[in-house]
Amino acid sequence: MKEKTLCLIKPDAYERQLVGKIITMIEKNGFAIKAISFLKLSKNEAEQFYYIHKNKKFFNGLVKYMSSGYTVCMVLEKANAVEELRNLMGNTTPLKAKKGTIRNKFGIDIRHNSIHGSDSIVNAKKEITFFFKGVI
Ligand code: IDP
Ligand code: MG
Repeated sequence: MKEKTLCLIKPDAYERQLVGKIITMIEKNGFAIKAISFLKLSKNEAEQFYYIHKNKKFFNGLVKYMSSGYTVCMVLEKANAVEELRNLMGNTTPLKAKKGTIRNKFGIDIRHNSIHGSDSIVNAKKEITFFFKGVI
């Protein structure tokens, strides 16, 4: 059954002009782009989006980075989209990510890892609603 997930191309990838290459990989892997937008998150929006990590020691650095530049937000659709996108992204740490994954190819380090994908169907719904109205 088709499923939707939320994907962000993060500021480190935007900055290095990797948006086209990453979207090409996403489309070649069979995801359909159902919605897309381009924005610069405010500090407040980045804090809300990553609220689950508010007690982690990397939280402040993460918020600063995510609000430092442009982000491309997409709703992607495919069978088993949540898990499939996580597989295509690879491990949070680019050096640990499997060869051929987006983070392995383009990620710089554990923070600047180029892409976000929802980690569950429940969170995908919440995250899609955070960025887009009327898509689900
Ligand atoms: P995920 O993006 O693979 O789901 P999470 O653990 O949910 O990873 O962390 C969210 C984001 O926070 C990561 O993608 C990365 O940008 C950043 N992050 C995670 N762990 C660290 C860390 O130890 N240091 C700095 N940034 C981190
Ligand atoms: Mg996560």
